[in-house]
Amino acid sequence: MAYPGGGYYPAGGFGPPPGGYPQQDPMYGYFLQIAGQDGQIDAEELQRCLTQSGMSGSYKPFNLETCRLMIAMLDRDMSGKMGFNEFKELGMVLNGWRQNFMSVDTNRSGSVDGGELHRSLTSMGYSLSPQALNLITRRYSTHGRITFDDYITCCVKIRALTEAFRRRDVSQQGMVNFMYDDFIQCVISI
Ligand SMILES: [Ca+2]
Ligand SMILES: [Ca+2]
Repeated sequence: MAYPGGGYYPAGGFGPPPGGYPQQDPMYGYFLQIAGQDGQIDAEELQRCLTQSGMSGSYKPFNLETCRLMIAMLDRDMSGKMGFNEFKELGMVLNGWRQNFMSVDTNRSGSVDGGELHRSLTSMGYSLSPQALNLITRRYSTHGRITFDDYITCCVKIRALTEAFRRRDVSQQGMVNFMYDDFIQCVISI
C-alpha cells in the first residue's frame, strides 16, 4: 500500500454535519458571509477568507492557484466552487497541515527544507520512495526551502492525486491501470 490507510483523512468528513442541518451549525453564518449571493465559495472568496482569518498566520497569504486547488481537491459535487460541507472539511484539513508544518518548522522561519518536508509527509502516512520525495522537494522548493504556501500546495496535490488514485485502486494494492483519457481527467483538475 503506497498511501495512508485513512489515518490522516478526517473520518466521514464528506457527509452531512453531525449537528444535522447546516442552518443550525454555528459556522454556517460565517460561511454565507464569505460565499456571498450565490451561496458558494470561489477561489477569490477563499483567498480573502483565508487571509482575513489568519490561516496563513505569520506566513504569506495563499496564492490564487493554491485556492483553486483547495476547491478542486474537495469539490465532491463538481460545482467548481465550495459548498458548506466542503468548506468545513477544508478547515479541518488545513488545520492539520498547519500543525504539521509548524511542528517541523521549529524555528518559525516560515519555511522548511527537503528533509523536514520528507519527515512531514512520512508522518502523514505517505510512503513515497526517496526518488519521489526528491522530485517533490525540487518541484516545491525555492533555493532549497519550501514556504508554507508551497507546502500547502504540495499537500493539496498529493492528497488529491492520492484520492483520485485510490478511487480507482479497488483492490487497494497500490496499483491501477489507467486509460489515457482517464489519466488526463485525473491530473488536469489538480
Ligand atoms: Ca460566491
Ligand atoms: Ca462544490
